[in-house]
Amino acid sequence: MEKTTNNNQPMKYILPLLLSVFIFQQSLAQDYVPGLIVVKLKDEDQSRRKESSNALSLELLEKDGKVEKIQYLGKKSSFFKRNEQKSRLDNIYKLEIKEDISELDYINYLNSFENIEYAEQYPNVKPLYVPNDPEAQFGKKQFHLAQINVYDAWNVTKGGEDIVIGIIDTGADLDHEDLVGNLYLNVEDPIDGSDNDNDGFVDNYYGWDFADNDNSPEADGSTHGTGVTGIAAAATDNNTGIAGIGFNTKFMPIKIFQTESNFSRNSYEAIIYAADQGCDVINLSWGSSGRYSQFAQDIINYAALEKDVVIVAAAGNTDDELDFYPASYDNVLSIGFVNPDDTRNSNSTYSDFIDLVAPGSGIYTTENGDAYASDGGSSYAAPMVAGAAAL
Ligand SMILES: [Ca+2]
Ligand SMILES: [Ca+2]
Ligand SMILES: [Ca+2]
Ligand SMILES: [Ca+2]
Repeated sequence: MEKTTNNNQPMKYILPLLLSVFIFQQSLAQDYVPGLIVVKLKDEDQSRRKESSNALSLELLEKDGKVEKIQYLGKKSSFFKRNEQKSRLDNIYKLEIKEDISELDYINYLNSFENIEYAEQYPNVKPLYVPNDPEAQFGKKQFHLAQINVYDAWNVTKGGEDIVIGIIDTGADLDHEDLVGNLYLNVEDPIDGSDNDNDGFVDNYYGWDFADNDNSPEADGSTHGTGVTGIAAAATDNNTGIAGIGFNTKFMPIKIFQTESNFSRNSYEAIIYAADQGCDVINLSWGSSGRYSQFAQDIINYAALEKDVVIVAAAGNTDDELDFYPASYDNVLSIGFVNPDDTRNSNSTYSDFIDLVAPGSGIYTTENGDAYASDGGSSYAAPMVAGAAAL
């Protein structure tokens, strides 16, 4: 390969060329390590090779001026070995080629020799994506992230800010340092006393409180909803606290439990609301056993079949085989919970309706009052699936 330069070439031609080369190399760099080539020579008699006019040899590689460094990958180069057991690694070399040499051109050149088994670029591997949240690092408190292999998933996708998980629960700590960044805001209805978006809910900017019938789904009693929210949708890669499985996914807090009594109110209308507001996924970390309701099933069907919402629900926290609702309704993903070693937790309800299991023991997440804490149960397994569904 002769290098030619033309110093008289005008810049306007060079610049686009440089840009296209740069872009090409960028895309190459994603799949291959630049400057590295691996070569395997055919396993053949060394003496016969030397006689062949079209055989590649180490001497040839050293002499051609294009290779910076040659590294043998086997235990002992077949150029020197005699009477030793053959290995798959025999005859494999790693070549570090000089900076101004094109990998593809040099590979074509190498492939022109008779004794080449293959010559190819060195495959690049991408690291698992580990966000910078302190407790999401390996060995830190969010062990469940590794247990469900979500670092692998984040290599592929980190979710979209246009994807929303409706968290129908006890509300959320809306200004929690590690939640506020992923809080979905209904910008169509700012807080000004009127129902600007005409959806029947005045100033539903942050979500809705179906228990107290007001526009603030702020957690004012239990911290349950704040914990559930953090698992699925905590602000991620923000150098703070924990990572939410949904990464960039937004959450819409919808409160159905009253502050004092903790009785739920309008829980199924809340599902209609979440579906109508455009939630892609709905998380239901609550329920009760053995009370099938056709009304509830109809609402589930509306959200799942008419509004295309993925509905995820906790399977229950008792060591029983029973139907727990809403988890056991049709068109709901029912989530049981497992220990850190993937065995069923003895408090995880089971039935034929269980669809998936997720970690639910000692799960570290957000807590009311800008805090964090560990807790467990199927309530904490369900939002893992909801977060994963959002990705
Ligand atoms: Ca409204
Ligand atoms: Ca308004
Ligand atoms: Ca409220
Ligand atoms: Ca975080």
